[in-house]
Amino acid sequence: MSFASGAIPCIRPIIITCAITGAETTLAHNPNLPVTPDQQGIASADAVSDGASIIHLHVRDDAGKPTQDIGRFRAAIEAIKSRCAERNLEQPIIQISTGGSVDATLESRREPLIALKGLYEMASLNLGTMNFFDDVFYNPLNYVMDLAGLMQALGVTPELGVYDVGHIWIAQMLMEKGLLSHPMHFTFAMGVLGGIPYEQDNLNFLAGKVGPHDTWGVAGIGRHEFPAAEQAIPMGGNVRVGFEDNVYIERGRIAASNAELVRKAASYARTHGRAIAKPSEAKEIMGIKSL
Ligand code: KMH
Ligand code: ZN
Repeated sequence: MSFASGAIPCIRPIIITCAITGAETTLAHNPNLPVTPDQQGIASADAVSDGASIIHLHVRDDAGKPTQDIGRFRAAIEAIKSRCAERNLEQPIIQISTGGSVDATLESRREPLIALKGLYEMASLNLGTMNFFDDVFYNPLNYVMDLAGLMQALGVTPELGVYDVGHIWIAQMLMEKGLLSHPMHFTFAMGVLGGIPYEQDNLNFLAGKVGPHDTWGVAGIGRHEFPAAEQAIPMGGNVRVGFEDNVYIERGRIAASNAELVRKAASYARTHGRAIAKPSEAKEIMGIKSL
């Protein structure tokens, strides 16, 4: 295995990603879910103001259903940029989802990447097929390699979605084929039924596979969001929160906004002495060029 073993605890600022909408979360889960481009713009600016430096972006159609529609992505990105600009906030790193919903085709994952080049910095790259609750999240190797190659050609930084242990070895294979380069950025999504559950040992194991030139963060699903964040923060990891993964601010209490989840993660980080990375600092840490 070419990864250096052992996560190195460090004091670098924490990068907080906010996954504001997702594909599976509905207004019935949380009526505060942002679904229109303008709602997504406001939700993102609020999240950035409270400490998020990356916005992980899915979009919805007029009926509120997940879509990979280019126009919808463009409108959401424009709304995020203008809502941040009017509040004099640093522009967040925009991370387009190529996972989409479980039935997204390869073509629908590729199209926004190409059409929106120059408007976003990152895109998710999901590393393996798996059961995803009652569905199957289809990411065969030919899709993964195709999307990795496309991102490389476009100069887009991949966010490596690890939902299960074997996915880390797919990243290694992509590296060996020249489709990825350091620094790699892993997100451990823990708690999907069909993937690795969130347990402290499991996060220790995954983090231990990440080399010193790469970064990792955790996205605990559902009730695991904050326990996973609390573990990752003193380990030097980054954190993802947001309605895509979890709609509760605490047991039994629906969050008022994505920003409320960001504030809670940021407050844990400060308690552990970690500064909150601004988007420009997150770019520097992750080796991402400004648009
Ligand atoms: N909607 C999930 C099936 C991604 O954004 O790339 C997968 C997902 C991953 O949300
Ligand atoms: Zn997503």
